[in-house]
Amino acid sequence: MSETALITGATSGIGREIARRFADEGILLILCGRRQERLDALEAELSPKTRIHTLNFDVRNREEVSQAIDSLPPEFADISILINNAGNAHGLDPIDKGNPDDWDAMLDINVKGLLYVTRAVLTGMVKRAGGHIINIGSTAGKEVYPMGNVYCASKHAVDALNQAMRIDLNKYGIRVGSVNPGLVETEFSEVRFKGDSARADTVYTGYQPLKPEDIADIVHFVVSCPPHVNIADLVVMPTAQASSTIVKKDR
Ligand code: NDP
Ligand code: 8X3
Repeated sequence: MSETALITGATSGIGREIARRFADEGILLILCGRRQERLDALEAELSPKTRIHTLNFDVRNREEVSQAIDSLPPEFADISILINNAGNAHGLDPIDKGNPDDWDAMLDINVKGLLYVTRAVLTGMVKRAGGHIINIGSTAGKEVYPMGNVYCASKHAVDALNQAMRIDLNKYGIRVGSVNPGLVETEFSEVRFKGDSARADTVYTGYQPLKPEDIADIVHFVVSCPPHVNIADLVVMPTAQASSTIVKKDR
């Protein structure tokens, strides 16, 4: 039987590349995001390779999340792989100057949104006593860096929830693990700096950052492991990066 994967944040960056990588394997895909035109474009691109269903919802809206997942047609209803990827940083400010709207966005999307989606998908996984959840955390969930405060807190929460899910879902045989990337060149910094692409570009210049395809290959490896193998917690950085604050740049 073919696998069915639900990927949040499939309209950009890491999530979109995971969708492309999974489509190459013929995995049925439920692609989620808020930008419908991007969902449509990805559906058109990947439909020759696999069956696609798109869901447009904001992970912050608990009602929207459960309605969207409840609305899945029977062919897509038995989700075997959940990729909790939707998320972003908003702002990079010291704690005394942070914008509380940015704080709300990061905690609502990266933490509560992940919880809402997981809760909705787990109903089926628990009933079927199986499934595989991959939480996209971050090196920001392993160490705190200057001005990363609330983003780092949100990703530390993902790290804690990854452990909590593994503990609570152990009795159902559901695999839970996280992939925690360092610097990956996506729209992440453009979102963080609110559309200032010149500033965003400086994050990825002077060295070779990870590409979203690198993360997609790793996530594909994680889901391809035999059923008795669970990659519980994986950290991946560009070779040029040693920690959140140490990056060897040649210019
Ligand atoms: P992108 O900005 O390229 O992609 C973010 C994705 O999240 C988009 O598809 C976006 O879709 C979705 N998203 C954001 N907010 C919401 C929302 N409220 N409801 C539903 N979907 C939402 O960034 P990345 O691909 O880099 O980020 C993906 C994940 O990887 C995030 O969790 C991020 O924290 C993590 N990460 C990124 C790293 C990096 O350096 N890039 C490193 C470590 C972790 P849409 O706007 O269409 O809703
Ligand atoms: C994204 C990596 O270092 O920009 O999670 O926080 S970092």
